[in-house]
Amino acid sequence: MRIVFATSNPHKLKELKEIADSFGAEDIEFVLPPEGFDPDETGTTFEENSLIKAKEAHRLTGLPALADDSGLCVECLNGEPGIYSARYADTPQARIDKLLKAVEPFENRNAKFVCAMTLIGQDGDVIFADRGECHGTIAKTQAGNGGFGYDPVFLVKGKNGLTMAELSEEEKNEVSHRGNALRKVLEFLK
Ligand code: ITT
Repeated sequence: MRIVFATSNPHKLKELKEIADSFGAEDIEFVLPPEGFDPDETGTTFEENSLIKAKEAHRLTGLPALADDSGLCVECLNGEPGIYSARYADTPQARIDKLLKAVEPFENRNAKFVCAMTLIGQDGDVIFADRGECHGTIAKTQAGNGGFGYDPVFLVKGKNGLTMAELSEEEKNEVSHRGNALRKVLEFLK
């Protein structure tokens, strides 16, 4: 079965393939939308933006489409950067710096990663949608080189003070919002 994965983020694709492989979903081939794929994310929720991306990838390819809209929600920032995580500042490092500064005055550093996935079938209808979450706190300083995005400042609950970027790929995929969301999609497809 071929499914177009509605993203232009290579990190997401890499993780998606690793998670699908470890689930044993070898019969699914994930392909990318045409180059330049960049629909306007005009939704106000992860779910809405995920649907926008899946619909556009299906429109362009005619294939079943899966989209991932994700981000980091920080309690003391009223859920920000949230759906604006990719647009919070210009570069990955600037986004981390801005986040650490914003959280600095607060004692409560609780946060969660969220991933909303939407699967659209061959005929263009939504056939499955769900979300995965991963809970933790924002670190005082960044650590680790794995993963991407905000991983170096996200201390994963239950992982002894390690950031997401200090976990192995397998460990991240086991606990991550993306892993939790994708395994629900793959269970549905099974
Ligand atoms: P596409 O829309 O093309 O899929 P994107 O990166 O713009 O790519 P999103 O709009 O869903 O995707 O924004 C997700 C952002 O949230 C991402 O760029 C990171 O800043 C952050 N993020 C999501 N998942 C993450 C993860 O596993 N680790 C660290 N940061 C993550």
